[in-house]
Amino acid sequence: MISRIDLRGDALPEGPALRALLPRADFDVAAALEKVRPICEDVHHRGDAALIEYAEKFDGVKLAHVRVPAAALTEALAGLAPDVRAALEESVRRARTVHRAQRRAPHTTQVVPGGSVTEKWVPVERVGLYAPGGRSVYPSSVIMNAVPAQEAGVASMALASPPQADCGAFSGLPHPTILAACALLGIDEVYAVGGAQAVAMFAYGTETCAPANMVTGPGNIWVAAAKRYFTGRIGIDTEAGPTEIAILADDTADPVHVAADLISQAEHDPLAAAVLVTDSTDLADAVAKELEPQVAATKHVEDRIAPALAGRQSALVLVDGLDEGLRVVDAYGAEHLEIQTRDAAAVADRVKNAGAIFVGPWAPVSLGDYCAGSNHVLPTGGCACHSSGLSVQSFLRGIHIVDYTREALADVAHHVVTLAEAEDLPAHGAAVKARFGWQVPNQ
Ligand code: HSO
Ligand code: ZN
Repeated sequence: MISRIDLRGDALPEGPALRALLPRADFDVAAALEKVRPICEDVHHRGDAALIEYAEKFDGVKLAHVRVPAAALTEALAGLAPDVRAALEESVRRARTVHRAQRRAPHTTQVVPGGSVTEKWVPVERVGLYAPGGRSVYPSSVIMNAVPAQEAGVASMALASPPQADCGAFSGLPHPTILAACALLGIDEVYAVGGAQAVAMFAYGTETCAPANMVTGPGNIWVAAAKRYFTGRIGIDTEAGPTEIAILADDTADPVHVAADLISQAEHDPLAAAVLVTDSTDLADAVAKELEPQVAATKHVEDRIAPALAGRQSALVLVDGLDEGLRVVDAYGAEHLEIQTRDAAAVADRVKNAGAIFVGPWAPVSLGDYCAGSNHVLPTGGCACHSSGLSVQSFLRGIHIVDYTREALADVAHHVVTLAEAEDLPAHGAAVKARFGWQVPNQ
């Protein structure tokens, strides 16, 4: 069911050559870009009328309201099962504790006497959050997007999620658990809009929705393509591709846990990736064996788990030892990386590329998905080599405040003038000279 890649024996190749040996899903956002462009531009030109038409075309729903009425939010929260509410509240509490600690205070550096640079952190003014509503209805993702934005001090936040066709009293509105999560988090501006058109609504604004400075949140390939379309015009989090779990394990790992954790993320999507990297053939054999009964006993087998495990993006990777295993997981740069080895914390410390690292036998990825306090919006597709998961920092801008006295400027003026001349930009130098009777001071 799951393939094997044997990297034992020869020395591992470097960089891209090593990456090419490792499994990864095809997720061609570039190809989707051409398809979303006309949708985005249509929303630009026709606003709400276009949103209503796309809801009918893509979601099969005649929208009564583009913006969800306040009463529907209250009703959704009232209808939430008490145990689900308690679990969501615990998730929010833990996420808040971790994200509150990420807040940044302004910092002043006295560069020279009379010359300072202060860095102040200012939240993005308005953020649009996207919550998917098809195969994945994840109130936990609403929490993971909203909490860092709230802790960063974002003043205005709206959420968009596709309208549901067959959802009883909530038909024509986003899924009630999404609405309930919004109500729990105090998000009262919610739109029944999905897909690329939701990103366009936030980017351009419409009659009912004011434009946002930034859009975050997971979505399908159309949402990812629309985010890429607007990159440079608005801020985005990293493009969310299919979920990945990599597990670096030795012969101390429990194959029952390893198999369960691989399956847990394969459950998201037929393109989800589950990768075990180990120097123990016994463990690889035991995991392969253990996968069968566990897969047979679970729910989303045919449409997601079986194709995800059998896909070219998943594999059991055999390596000669721990050092080689570390090179492999660094080359892969997994969204989630579990370390199930001896001295797991020390091994985790040596990892350079991963969205989040889960240490030892008691920190499965599902804990991080819901209730560890960490964020589950993480870089996929190898983007962990250059990007981090969502955090308070994602919603802040650092602004430098430059404050120099006359004397401090006079002191460095000749260097400014020299560099301006070296770059053939004499007017830059003149802006300094004008302040000192057109003379370069101290020369
Ligand atoms: N593992 C997903 C997040 C998620 N899991 C939501 C369950 N619900 C990506 O990190
Ligand atoms: Zn998950």
